[in-house]
Amino acid sequence: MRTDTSGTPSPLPGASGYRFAIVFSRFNDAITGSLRDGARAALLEAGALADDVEVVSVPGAFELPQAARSLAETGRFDAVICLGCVIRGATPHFKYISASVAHGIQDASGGTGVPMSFGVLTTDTWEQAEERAGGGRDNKGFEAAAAAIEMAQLFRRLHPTRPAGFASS
Ligand code: INI
Repeated sequence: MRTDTSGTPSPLPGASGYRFAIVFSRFNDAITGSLRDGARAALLEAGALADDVEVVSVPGAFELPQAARSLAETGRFDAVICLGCVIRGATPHFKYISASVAHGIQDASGGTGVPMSFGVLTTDTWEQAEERAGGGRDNKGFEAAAAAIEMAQLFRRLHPTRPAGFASS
């Protein structure tokens, strides 16, 4: 399999027959809207049907894990793509939010058995965030969607009879 430096396969793995949720936070929405668009573009390019992609938004990155878990628990999705943007700037919030989002998404995925990809930018500046949210394959939303497709395929191969949203414990 050929990949670029981010590990995104080229061409993308096939997404036909899989259902995805995209959850993005509206805080810094000029950036997160581009991540959402990049993720959606990747899924459609990979063959997912528009009807099989549900997009929801939450206020800030802190709310992403709660929404991702809830989406996974519906049992309707093969993978959940989590997108957000936390900029260090001058706020001491940064380290609390970034750490809790990363751990929260990991816990939600482990707890529900549904793969979740991490497309949350944690940057020092707005400019760095913009660089990661441009058009094309470098967009971190695009990358997160590619990872979600690959994980959805892997989980279906490993657990062919298991319904989506199965919780292991
Ligand atoms: N949310 C973000 O998504 N990015 C940020 O940079 C950010 N900062 O800097 O504060 C942020 N805060 C809001 C937070 O995610 C919650 O929405 C809020 O605390 C309400 O729970």
